[in-house]
Amino acid sequence: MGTDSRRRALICAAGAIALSTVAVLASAKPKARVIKVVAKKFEFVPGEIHVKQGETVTLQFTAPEVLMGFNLADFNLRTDIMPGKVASLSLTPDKTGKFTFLCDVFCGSGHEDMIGTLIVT
Ligand SMILES: [Cu+2]
Repeated sequence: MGTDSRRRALICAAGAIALSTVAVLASAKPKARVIKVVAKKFEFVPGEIHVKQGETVTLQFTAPEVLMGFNLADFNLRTDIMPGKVASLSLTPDKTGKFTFLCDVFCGSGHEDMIGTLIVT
């Protein structure tokens, strides 16, 4: 390889690195808003979650006492919430309205009352 072709190869490599950097920057998404939800006996806190249609949020669940469940059937979302762990779900609502979520893991005598509302505007 002569000096010229080596220089050309270097310039190409630098160009490729610059291009891939641009691609990485372009694909970086804005951070989703995090909404923390605590599932305790026998309620979700907050019991009302407000989001905008098309807004991507990350729901972060914790359960300080016992195993809980989160089920938002209208959006096909559910997760177990284990004590000592954070359970995360991503949600981008494609419709507006009021939707009920509930605990779907039996957690005691108040389990049936563990319901909350997702409000999408
Ligand atoms: Cu429950």
